[in-house]
Amino acid sequence: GCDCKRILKNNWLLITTVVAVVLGIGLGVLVREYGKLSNLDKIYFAFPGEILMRMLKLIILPLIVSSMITGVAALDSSVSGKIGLRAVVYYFCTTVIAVILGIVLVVSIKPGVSQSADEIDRTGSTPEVTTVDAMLDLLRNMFPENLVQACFQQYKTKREELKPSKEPDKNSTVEGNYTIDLALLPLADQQNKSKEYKIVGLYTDGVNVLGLIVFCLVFGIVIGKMGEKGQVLVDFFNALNDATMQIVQIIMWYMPVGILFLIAGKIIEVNDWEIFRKLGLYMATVLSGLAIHSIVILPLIYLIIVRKNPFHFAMGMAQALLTALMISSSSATLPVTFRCAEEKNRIDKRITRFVLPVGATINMDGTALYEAVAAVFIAQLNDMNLDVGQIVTISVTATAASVGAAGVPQAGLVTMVIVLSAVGLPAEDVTLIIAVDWLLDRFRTMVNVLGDAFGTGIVEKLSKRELELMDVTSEVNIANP
Ligand code: DAS
Repeated sequence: GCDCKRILKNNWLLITTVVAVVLGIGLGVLVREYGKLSNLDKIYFAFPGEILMRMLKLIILPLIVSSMITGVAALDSSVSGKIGLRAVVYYFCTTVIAVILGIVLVVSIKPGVSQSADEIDRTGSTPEVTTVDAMLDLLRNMFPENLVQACFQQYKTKREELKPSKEPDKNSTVEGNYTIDLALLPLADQQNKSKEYKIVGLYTDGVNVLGLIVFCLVFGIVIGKMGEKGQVLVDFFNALNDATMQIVQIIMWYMPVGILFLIAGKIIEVNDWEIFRKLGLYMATVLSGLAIHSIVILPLIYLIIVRKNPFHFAMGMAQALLTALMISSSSATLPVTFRCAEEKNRIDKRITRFVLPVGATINMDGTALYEAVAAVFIAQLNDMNLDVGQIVTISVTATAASVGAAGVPQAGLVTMVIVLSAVGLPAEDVTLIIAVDWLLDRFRTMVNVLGDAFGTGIVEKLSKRELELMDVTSEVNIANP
């Protein structure tokens, strides 16, 4: 009896969220059957969920900035280098393992071999970027030309075919809501050498997290090294971080309500369930890969290095995992990931502040696995036999594409273009898997978050000596005030 009460008290938020998910599914199914909602009604219906998403996105900016800066400033730069290196090695190894797992599964299950691409509808728009464009955009985003702009806009490249008849316009143009800055570069197309393109650089909505992280990293190191003089800045960002986490706490109260309507709204909105049968084997391949990676591989790595129960650790992250599953964005889940890692799993804040924001942006095991499976699946649909070189190319580009994908819903689908064009598959074939992507997106995002979470435990364990040494030497210990 007493034990039950304690469990209830410690996990009330998780329990209410689970209840919200169940209720949301029930409500969604009911309204779908009997509701007869118009399209406008559906938008109104999902409104409480929209508000939750807005709140989570709202808090990302102060959260990333304050946690990164304080995280790096609190570490001695020699130590932060070591911790950073460990984190990057962990990110890299687990991502590569995920890709290999995905390839092994999709090559042996062959979900695309029996079907032809024509059986599946090709709908949606054609992306117009190449591998090189995508890689360069990744670097461009690391160095935003304007810090304020980086808080709400990301750089994206678009290619426009130059029509032979039309003289290229040298002035900068405005298209939609974007400011376009033109660089006229005649570039030969990979397939058709005679085509010429102009590169159109545009800024699209969404926080340029990568750019902010790079800046905060440098800024944090610099103010950490300034000593006395920099202390006022360190104190400021520490206070900002505390305040932000308290706002996160408030958002968490609203979370079950938002999640209930998010899931119900999604169930009402989806109108093509038939496609799930058509793409069933493909989905099963992705999902089993994600399951093996998160239930076997990551826990095993954690067990070997940390020597503690990985499933107990994963349970501590349950709220974050559930949130990721519901909102399919690792960036927007970040506030919850922080809380779970620090409050439930008691990971040192000096580690989480560093490992989590970076991980949410570049460490995406689920996305990497998905990209590899999807690319091979599309090759199978196109009756293309992949040789070893092409498989390696897919592995490498899938890893890069997962690093390049932002932690927002369906970002992985966009960076798929990198993988497809690298092996000469038609980029527009991403449209073949668009219909089921919203569902796979949820699961891969969950695995992305789990990978970051295990990363904090593993990097903390590996850095125990440095952290203890710092505790002894530094007079002010900001980690656990
Ligand atoms: N949904 C993204 C994420 O937040 C990534 C993806 O689309 O694969 O992790």
